[in-house]
Amino acid sequence: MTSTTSLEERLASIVGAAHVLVDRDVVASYETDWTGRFRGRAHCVVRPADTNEVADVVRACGAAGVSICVQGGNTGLVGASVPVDGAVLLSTTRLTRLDPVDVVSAQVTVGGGVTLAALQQHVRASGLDVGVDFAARESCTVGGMVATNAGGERVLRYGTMRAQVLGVEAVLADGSMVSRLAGLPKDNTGYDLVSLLAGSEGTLGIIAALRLRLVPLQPGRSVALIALADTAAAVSVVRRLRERLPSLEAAELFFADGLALVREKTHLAPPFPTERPAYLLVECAQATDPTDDLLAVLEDCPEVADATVASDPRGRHALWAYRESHTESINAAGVPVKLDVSVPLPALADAVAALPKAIAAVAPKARPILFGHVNEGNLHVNVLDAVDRAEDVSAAVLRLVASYDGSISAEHGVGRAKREWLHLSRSPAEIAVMRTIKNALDPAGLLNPGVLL
Ligand code: FAD
Ligand code: 2HG
Ligand code: ZN
Repeated sequence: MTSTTSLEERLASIVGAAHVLVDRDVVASYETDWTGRFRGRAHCVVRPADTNEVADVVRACGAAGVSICVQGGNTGLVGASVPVDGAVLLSTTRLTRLDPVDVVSAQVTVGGGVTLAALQQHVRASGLDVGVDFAARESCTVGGMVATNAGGERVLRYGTMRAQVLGVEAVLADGSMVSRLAGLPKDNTGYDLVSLLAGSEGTLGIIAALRLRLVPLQPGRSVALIALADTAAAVSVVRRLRERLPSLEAAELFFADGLALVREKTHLAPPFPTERPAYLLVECAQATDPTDDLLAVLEDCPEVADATVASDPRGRHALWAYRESHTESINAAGVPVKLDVSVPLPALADAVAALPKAIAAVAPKARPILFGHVNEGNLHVNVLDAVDRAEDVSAAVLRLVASYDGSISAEHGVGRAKREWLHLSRSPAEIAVMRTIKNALDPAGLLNPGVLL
């Protein structure tokens, strides 16, 4: 018996043979990332059902000296959820614990493999909601969302995923388990491992379960799609909405070229009779219908060239489709170079104007499509027809962003895609601390080798 065979047998004895996948066709479906840009080859796929099984799998892989790639919904966009050649792919999709909602504390404990959509359905039945939301909700898992510190469409009101997590049950690289699921909002007992795991991209531990803070379910919702002349107008409208409407929950920006691509893919009707350069989608949410308040503020905004508002679920969904269909429509047009960046808000308009020029200088045929989350100065720079110039395009975009004191990774993480650019957003001292932490928690480099560092 080879050592390879014995690892598979050991894994099968932990999770059951049905949950160790070795068929090449089946394994292949786990080996490519959502964008199609990143690929790897897994030794096999293993699907543990609870924290103890995760710990046993980690110990078995550690003993065999085989690294582990952690994968949730595989919707990550920086190549971190696909295996380096020969790693065991640990899929969290069976970690689907869903405890009853703790309505008194407005909290819930769930498995790391629960999808965002399943979590939303579960907690909404109790009149509560999840503070983070975005288009990948049907597939992305809460474990993956914590591991990437996902942001999304409600950050201006509720913060990123790190702000929602009150505790985790995680397995570290040596197979030890840390469990802190009491959900104490106040607990300053030393270093905060929960915050450390948030955004660690599967490099420090595997999140098997987590305790989440919930937010009130807001039944009164109003969405406005607003046509504008440019990014500066969007920033100015968002500032006024933020000042006057505590119910403001989302402020999303896209442009005429992105809308055209979305319409090509989805066949949606044009939102307005006249095409405009920029579009801002905002959502307000509260106990009662916020439409009148939203309209009152928009009437005071001279930047608004056109606007349409919906408060019924169907109408709101139809307006969101123009924004949320961007990622899929871009992928349908080709494999993009994806760069998820942020700049200080006062520099956003400048960056939107400068980025296409910087890209054209290194890849004249490239088609940049920009969109993002206005209030955080977060731009999704998707560059089509440029995969063969990915390094040059990345360098041009990320250096420009760094010149604004921006971040090379606003919400998707560093993954494999941006590893070599870490120094543009973090100092040598900060990178050294990251390496020290990684070496302390995972000296053999078992978890997600090649990701982040
Ligand atoms: P995966 O892709 O499987 O993994 C992502 C990373 O987390 C990898 O490093 C992986 O190893 C690690 N990981 C996964 N599960 C665990 C675990 N249980 N324990 C430890 N590590 C783990 N992101 C945003 O921030 N905002 C958005 O608005 C947004 N919109 C998106 C829209 C679309 C259409 C798509 C496809 C993606 C979007 N994303 C967005 C990307 C985002 O990173 C992911 O959707 C989500 O956070 C990842 O969850 P996942 O379960 O798919 O993780
Ligand atoms: C979004 O905001 C996601 O829709 C995906 O973060 C961004 O596709 C992208 O670049
Ligand atoms: Zn985003």
